[in-house]
Amino acid sequence: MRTAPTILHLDMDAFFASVEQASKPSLRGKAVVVGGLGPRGVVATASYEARIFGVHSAMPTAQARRLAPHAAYLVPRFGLYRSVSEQVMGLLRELSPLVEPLSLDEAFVDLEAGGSAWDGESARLAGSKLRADIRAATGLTGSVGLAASKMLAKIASEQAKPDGLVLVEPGTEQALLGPMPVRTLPGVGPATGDHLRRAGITTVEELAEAGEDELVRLLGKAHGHALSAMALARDQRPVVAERETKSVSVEDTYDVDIHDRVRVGIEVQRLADRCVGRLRGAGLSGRTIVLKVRRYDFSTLTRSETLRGPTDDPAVVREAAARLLEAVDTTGGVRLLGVGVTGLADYTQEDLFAQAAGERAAGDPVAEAVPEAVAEQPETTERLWRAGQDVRHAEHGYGWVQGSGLGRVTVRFETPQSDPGRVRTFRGDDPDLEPADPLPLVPGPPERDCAASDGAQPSSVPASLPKSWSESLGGEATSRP
Ligand code: DCP
Ligand code: MG
Repeated sequence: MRTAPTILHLDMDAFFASVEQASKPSLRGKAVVVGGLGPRGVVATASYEARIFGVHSAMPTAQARRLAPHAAYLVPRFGLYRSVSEQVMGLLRELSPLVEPLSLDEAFVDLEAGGSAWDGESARLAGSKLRADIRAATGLTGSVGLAASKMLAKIASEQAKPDGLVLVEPGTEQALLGPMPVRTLPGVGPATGDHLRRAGITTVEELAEAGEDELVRLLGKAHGHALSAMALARDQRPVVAERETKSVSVEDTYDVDIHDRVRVGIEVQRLADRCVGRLRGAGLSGRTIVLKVRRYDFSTLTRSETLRGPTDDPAVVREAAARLLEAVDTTGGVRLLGVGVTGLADYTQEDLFAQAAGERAAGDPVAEAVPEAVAEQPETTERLWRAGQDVRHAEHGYGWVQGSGLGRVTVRFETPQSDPGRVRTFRGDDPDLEPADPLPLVPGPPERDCAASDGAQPSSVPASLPKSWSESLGGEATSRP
């Protein structure tokens, strides 16, 4: 392992919500929730002001509204998030060729490989400068962790949140990790966490004390070995420059085979939600939903269902996974379950409109995922104005939809550089009002990749998402709902 804290982990603070606050001056310092706003919508993220009320990612939006009724509820604007992400990743690439993006707002950087740091002091300097550069280029804050390994760098950035920098001095890793819960370590999910707790192990220190032999006995060779190394803060994983993500998937192995069919169903729903969380975190959506089941006798099968269009909607993924499960015989028990999404696409506006249309249609899960379904819908007399959406008025200029209903739409006229703006209400079909493109967060010398263009292709696809199932996907049944 290297001896200098030259692995950097960056994670932007409340990313989607911060972009919204930067765009909309009236929301700065306020509770902001970004997510699906329909009856089955889920929170993508919440500003730190909204988190005080207990609102968090993956929570049903309806529940968030009960906790934080006065927060601003906005639909996501993925095109803008993606372009901001590209700006940030661009700054990381100035530090090193070894940049490993984990999602739109998160990446590892090997500073040493880029020659931008070689010891603690130069690493801290590079991290501080990066945070300042990100702020100047995007107006946003990101938190930085610096350590001699990926594991510690990521833990450090979490500790630095929000808007901070934490450097873990080499040699202090074990003392830092010791009191932390085992779940802090990569690869320790709820199943492993439960298993360890039953063996009386709750902290990393206890894990280290248990020793490798005991952990191998408890968790099996591969997992036990890996975990005992992590507990001793030994993490040799290199920063790997971007690879292509072919699928996003999550899986859990159960200590005891699950026999109860209802419980299997519940686990699959839970995995579907987690999978969508990762998908969204990576700024992706996908067309094919995959269910993986390993049975008591280790026979493993995958089943998949391909939708007509990409989705990132938890309800759609949940329902597809449940349908796939119906066709699987689980008598005898299940050892492992997984849910994945492949056929990935970047988020597109069309997906979102499809979702909104689906939510209005309420009840047809497939329609939510299918862009074509929108085109087929009869022209409604009312245009669809969604909270948070960018608009332009012929007379009043740029603004965003604050709310709509009963044939009216309320618009707040402000831009990233203006003071908080005034609100005006129009008829929903006002010919002077039209949807607009997002404005850049920071005006600037017309440089490189400053514009918020939806057409821009991301130069990188997030890497090191869960391992691909592509090898097990060949030749299986594909159904078209
Ligand atoms: N995201 C999502 N659905 C989830 C989790 C995340 O859509 N279940 C999106 C919204 C987040 C972005 O991914 O803004 C980045 O995810 P993070 O986990 O980094 O969360 P935040 O950046 O919002 O907050 P933090 O300051 O805790 O990093
Ligand atoms: Mg973040």
